[in-house]
Amino acid sequence: MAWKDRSLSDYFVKLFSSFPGCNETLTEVRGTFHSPNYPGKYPDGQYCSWGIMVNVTPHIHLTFTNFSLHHENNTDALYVYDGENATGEVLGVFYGSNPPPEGGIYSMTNQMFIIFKSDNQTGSYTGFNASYYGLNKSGKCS
Ligand SMILES: [Ca+2]
Repeated sequence: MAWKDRSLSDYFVKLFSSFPGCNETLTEVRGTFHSPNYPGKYPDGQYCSWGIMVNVTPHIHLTFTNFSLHHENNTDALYVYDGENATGEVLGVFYGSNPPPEGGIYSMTNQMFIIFKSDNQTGSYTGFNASYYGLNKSGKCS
């Protein structure tokens, strides 16, 4: 491994600092995940990702039972993509003053990728708690 690559991977190891439940792949037909330390306050400087891959249904429905982040854009945010990684279509970028829709978010594929980032500006927010389930058709529970 070239020096440059190694320093880059060290950087990512540091960046993807692992809290329990941070950076997971979820393959069950339904499941839950949450921000680090939830329902306590999430720490500064987090970078978490969750990949959801449901093999038995063509779509996914994602809902939030709690959502409390920094209010301003470009601070702490949740990114939701349709597909297996961050190259997929952006389904939403959510933060305190722009929370996810109450009805939840639907994917067009059987995969979703979610990133949670918190910056180094200290806040006092509990973050989010999310649930998903596989859908046979948009609007129908599996
Ligand atoms: Ca913050």
